[in-house]
Amino acid sequence: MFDTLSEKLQRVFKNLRGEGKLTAENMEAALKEIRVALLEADVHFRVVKQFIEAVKTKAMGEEVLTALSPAQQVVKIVRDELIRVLGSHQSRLRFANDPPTVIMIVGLQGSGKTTSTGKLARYLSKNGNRPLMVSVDVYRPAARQQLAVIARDIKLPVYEGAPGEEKPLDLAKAARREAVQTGRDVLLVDTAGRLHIDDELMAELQELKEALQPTEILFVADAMTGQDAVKSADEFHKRLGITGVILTKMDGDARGGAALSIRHVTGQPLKFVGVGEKFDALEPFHPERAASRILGMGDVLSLIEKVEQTIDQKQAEEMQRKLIENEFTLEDFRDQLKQLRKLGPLEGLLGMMPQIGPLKDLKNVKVDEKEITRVVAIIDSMTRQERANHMIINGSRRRRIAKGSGTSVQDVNNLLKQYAQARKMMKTFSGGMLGKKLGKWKLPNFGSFGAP
Ligand SMILES: Nc1nc2c(ncn2[C@@H]2O[C@H](COP(=O)(O)OP(=O)(O)O)[C@@H](O)[C@H]2O)c(=O)[nH]1
Ligand SMILES: [Mg+2]
Repeated sequence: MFDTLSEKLQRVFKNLRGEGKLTAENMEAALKEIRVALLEADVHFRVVKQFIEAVKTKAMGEEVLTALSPAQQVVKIVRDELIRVLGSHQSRLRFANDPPTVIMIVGLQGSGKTTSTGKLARYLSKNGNRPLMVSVDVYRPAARQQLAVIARDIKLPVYEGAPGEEKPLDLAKAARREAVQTGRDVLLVDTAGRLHIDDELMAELQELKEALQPTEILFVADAMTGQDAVKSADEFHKRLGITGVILTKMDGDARGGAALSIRHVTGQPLKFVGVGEKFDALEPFHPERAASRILGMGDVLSLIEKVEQTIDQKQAEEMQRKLIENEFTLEDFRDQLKQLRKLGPLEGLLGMMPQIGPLKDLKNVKVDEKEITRVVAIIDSMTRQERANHMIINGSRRRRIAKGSGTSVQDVNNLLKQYAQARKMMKTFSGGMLGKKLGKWKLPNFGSFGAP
């Protein structure tokens, strides 16, 4: 996995280390090599272009960490950019509020759908779910047989159909009824594939989608087919709408081009990777771990992490002080929100919070990331004085801010109200028992954002 790319990038960094000092020239040379390395790894050309531009801008920018050598800084920049391209944070499976959760597994023939259905069932079962599988590939009798054999191997149930259930839709509906009756909370639907995308298959998948209302439609792609995998993922997404990708046969793919392109091209996250033929060879995809794997250099990466932690720690302490002294401004509020977003999906974080005291109410809150983007935009539209002192934001200022941020006065009012609440609540936290924990996570009260 990623071996070639890893090797090439490490060579680039080694050369840079020898330079002692970063100049426009040696940086230019390094960027050229990184570009070639990415292209040779079969990364989509648009991704490569953006990647190089981002690294260049950041390397020339002012954000310099004095604790790192210039070469180490370039490693950090490349690492950050790799993580971004790979999807920033782990993208977990979503579950329906009303079980059974239906997960449709789609893709071209031979990509690994049936195998991945079994692997996913096993993964879910290990994580406390009760999956049921069904194959609706009615065109090849062997296909349904294959899933039945897998189910027996992993000792999990499969719905094999009853007489008269010959159409994919009939089978799928019957399987869902069976899931409800037998208390299965996830239904995995293994669908038929074709060698190429054709209208008939798409119509069938569309029909299944409408009838089943799946929570996830996972596109299974063979990593070894590189950009072809990306292209078909994109087409499936345009025609059907997928919610994520399982990239199989990563164990046989040394380049990694598909993994590095799929997110950018389709806009959909890579959720799992298949790393072998056995049923335990399925891993949730972690962008950060993948980036570390690509870069190797464990020592440099842990140094970078340490430096970042020190900075975060300092910021957290500064926040605490501001809170206690009631200096927590809208600007701080915005920075906290940005920090939060860096940590990953907010709902996941909420799940990790202790469900006690004032936090109890946060349990059922849905955090809408878009809402946070909007809040940040509103604060960005304020003047410095306004951010420093929210009391001066009167009616006409509110109108101006709403216009500047493309929101409504109502939105601005809401934000100011939430900010006032956050201030109050954070003050309570920072003094109390939870202060330590929250300090570590740098968590403001974001509970009221995007509440349903
Ligand atoms: N090495 C490797 N082989 C895989 C992986 N996933 C699937 N395969 C193999 O790919 C072939 C096709 O898989 P299958 O599930 O039948 O594909 P389908 O036609 O999409 O249902 C089988 O031989 C699988 O064992 C993987 O992650 N690694
Ligand atoms: Mg199959």
